[in-house]
Amino acid sequence: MQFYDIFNGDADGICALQQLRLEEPRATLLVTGVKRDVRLLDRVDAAAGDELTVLDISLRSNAAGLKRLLAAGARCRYFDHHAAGEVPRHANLKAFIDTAPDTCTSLIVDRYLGGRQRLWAVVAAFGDNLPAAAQRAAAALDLDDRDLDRLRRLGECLNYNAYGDTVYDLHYHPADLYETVRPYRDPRDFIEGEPVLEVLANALADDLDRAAALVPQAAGGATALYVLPDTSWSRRIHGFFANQLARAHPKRAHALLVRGPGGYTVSVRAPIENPRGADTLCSRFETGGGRQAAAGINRLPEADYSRFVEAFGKAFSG
Ligand SMILES: [Mn+2]
Repeated sequence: MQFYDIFNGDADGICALQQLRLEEPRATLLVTGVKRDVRLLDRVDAAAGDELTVLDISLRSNAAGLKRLLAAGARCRYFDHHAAGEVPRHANLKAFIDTAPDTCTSLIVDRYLGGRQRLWAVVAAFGDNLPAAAQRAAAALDLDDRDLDRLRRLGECLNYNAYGDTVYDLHYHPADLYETVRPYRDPRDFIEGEPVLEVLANALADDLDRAAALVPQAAGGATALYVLPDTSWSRRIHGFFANQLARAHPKRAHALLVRGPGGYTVSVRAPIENPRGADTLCSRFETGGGRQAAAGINRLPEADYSRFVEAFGKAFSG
């Protein structure tokens, strides 16, 4: 019998797994990748009796893989907060899915574990750009402002590390990052004991300096759209930059388009003050999907640029 831990390579995925494995230590095969690499079940070839734990990847994107693995006799625990589509009913599937805009997978796992590893859930909620939810979760933990600020910083930096087209764009492979985090019960000890946060914080600041020099290409009162060049730093920073813009302009919706061969990769953030509509907009494009507050299009062909600009403007015209 084999155990698989299949997790999104971002802060939420890593921290969700960290919480579970602190409570249920187990030797497992790790399956992960960049944040956008969500069809992770396609890479798993499990057999009857194997146990899968799946974290922070959309069930809709993995429906075929899940069906195949359940049919093969694998057992599966599935925690997620992305739009799921229809959740299959199967004796071997336990799904914990909550698509509320103010939750994340690590907060779902926190509920599952009765809050026993909550510090990591707080890190993840900050990483998923849910500061209010992070502070609510932290309320019972008696943290001072400095600690809360460090957890926020860690969440943001772990999240930043997951952005890229392939793991070669990243500073750390998410599986290596999880292995580095794994021995630490308390994220504050991880921050003290490893150079990871400092390395990522410096890299993030460099990337952000480059992004801050960009001028939006199409900016109305309710929306702003940025186009980033075809480079590794663009692919790493666009998510963090989008979150930063969203916080600075809470009434405005943002679209960040990173140029690639023949088109763009798109991130959309709904206005923080009305965090809805991002998934509906992106789902209208062939490779789009995500959550109500934050969604994306994996590949927007150059020919669809105008259609996207128009749909984006309409979706958030207020
Ligand atoms: Mn998440």
